[in-house]
Amino acid sequence: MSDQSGRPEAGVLPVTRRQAMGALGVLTAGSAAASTARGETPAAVSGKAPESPLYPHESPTRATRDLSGLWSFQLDPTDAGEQGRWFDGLPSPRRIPVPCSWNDLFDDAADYFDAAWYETEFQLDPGWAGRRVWLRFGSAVYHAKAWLNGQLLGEHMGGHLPFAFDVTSVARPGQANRLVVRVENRLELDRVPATPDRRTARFYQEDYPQTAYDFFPYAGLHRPVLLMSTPDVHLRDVTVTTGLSGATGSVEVALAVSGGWSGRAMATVSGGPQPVSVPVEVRGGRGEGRLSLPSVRPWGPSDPFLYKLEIALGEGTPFDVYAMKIGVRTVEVRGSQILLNGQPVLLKGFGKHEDFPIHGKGLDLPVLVRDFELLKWIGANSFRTSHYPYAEEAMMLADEYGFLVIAETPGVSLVFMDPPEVIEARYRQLEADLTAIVARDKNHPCVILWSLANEPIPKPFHTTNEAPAGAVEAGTTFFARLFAHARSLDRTRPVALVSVHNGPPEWVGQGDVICTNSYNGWYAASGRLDVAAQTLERELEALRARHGDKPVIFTEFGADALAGMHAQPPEMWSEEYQADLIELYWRTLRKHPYVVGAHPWAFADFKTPQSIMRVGALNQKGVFTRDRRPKLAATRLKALWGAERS
Ligand code: BDP
Repeated sequence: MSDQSGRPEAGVLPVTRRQAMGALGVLTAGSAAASTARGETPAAVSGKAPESPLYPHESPTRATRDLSGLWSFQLDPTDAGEQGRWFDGLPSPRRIPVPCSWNDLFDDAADYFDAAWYETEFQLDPGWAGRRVWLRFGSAVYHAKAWLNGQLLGEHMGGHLPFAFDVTSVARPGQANRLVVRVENRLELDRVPATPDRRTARFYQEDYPQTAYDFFPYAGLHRPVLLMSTPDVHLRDVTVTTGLSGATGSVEVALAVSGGWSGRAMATVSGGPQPVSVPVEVRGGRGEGRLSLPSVRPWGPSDPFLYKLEIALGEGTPFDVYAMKIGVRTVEVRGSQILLNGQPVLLKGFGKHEDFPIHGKGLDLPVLVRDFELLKWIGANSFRTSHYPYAEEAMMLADEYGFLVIAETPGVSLVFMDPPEVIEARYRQLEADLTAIVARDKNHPCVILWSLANEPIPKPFHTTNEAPAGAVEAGTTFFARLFAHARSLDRTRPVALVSVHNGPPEWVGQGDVICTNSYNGWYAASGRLDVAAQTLERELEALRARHGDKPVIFTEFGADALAGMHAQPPEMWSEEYQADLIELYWRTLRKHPYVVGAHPWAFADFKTPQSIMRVGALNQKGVFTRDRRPKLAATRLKALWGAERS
């Protein structure tokens, strides 16, 4: 089965369609594709790999308008919208907030993942005449197709990542501009993440909706849609690499300017005792510069100091200015340690989710701030963006709070028992996602480790099937390609993948850091903390034997606890059992100096598909409830983490 709608052979068709498209995860050309005045075809509508969509910070030369608000919305269960020209206006809409998931809002959309249409109108700011105008989506889950004034702008495949269209030639000044977007989140075999294949595998547990992963597949326009204007020639991208040498910091900037522009730029870092500037010669749209910061204030959890980096293009009065916050820090793996600014770090924190009632996975700034306050309260210094890239606002805020972030791709629960063409389609989607993640998040000091996948396994959980011969080898090749790609994109950070109970060692062993999820005392040795303790010790020995002296992070361990359920002696599902299990793991792991981090699963309870495993369609392994009230484990962890020196 490839989706919830019962459309015939739906799992097979997209592979063919996407093979025809040539590349996955890229924006495809629409009728609005237009060349700039300088003959450059904007990447957003050209079918090229997406440009790094620089976060649209405003500046004297750049303006942004947030189109968040109440839009029109209509479900399209028979997929009649395109034929019926809904891009000219929705025939029978209701209202929906953007950003938000649609599932918790409307009863008839709770388990709906097929096409749905959004519509809004905007006016162009008269001051934007003669400037380049962009429409930027923070994310759409999973596939989006957009029209402006009836003209197709393009498509984007893959959730949780931004994409932008150059709409300069389509947006009309002095009149209403109609933006229409079709979004669908069909649960299909060849997507990332995928649904399990019910045609070939025998499952002993039904979930509804059927996903391969343990969180609810919320759908919709999850992050803000912004209109923004830039100068015609503008800064397209900046890559920042920082270094430390004694008390001096270094900031290297690599610039990419549109239109193959050549000329002089100026890079300025301020926030220290004196602003420091360096001219950058840009040739054919590329230029590099290096700044030295005496008496540098390195970024880290105890002092998350951020400088301001400003790039100005042109001499005299600059024609484009872009500014962002940066932190000066180094990260490296040395022996069994992860070093931040040359010092070993110990990661205390959680795997999280973007999840909250009603909003679903829609950006929720109050929840974001509350979560980070609670992370501080409990003594955490770290989190993982399990199991997909989080909103850019979360990454910027993590820089400010000083959290050490493991940034993860949407590659959750990949399996290797499907046909090679399906695995290849997933690979191409994941590689495109990874490219976009690194482009988006490369300049965040908070990101200290890329996680390429969570719990890839040869065959899905809950099957009675054997893994096919060659499944492990297929995964080994898959991850060798993905690791090589990650390292070609970013040489400054370690890369890992998150295995379960040490997964196939050929896969996880390709990482610079060994990340493992471990459920002794819950899925294994249920109810037996004494047995769990022994198994954990054996697991640690096996990790050490297999992976030499690489640092190890326990990225998940934990137990479900129903808030308010108590038991003496502790039993599964009680708050006491959860607290004891987490304490047992923490104390055991701390005896092994090569374990450099432990993230109990999970920060807060979160919504899942309905199943016999999930009371109330919630995963209740949260140390906080879904509405962020602490369980017993929270105060236990606060005491344990408070007793640590870093
Ligand atoms: C792990 C997964 C995570 C699940 C967790 C659980 O990585 O997404 O939510 O198990 O079952 O295997 O609670």
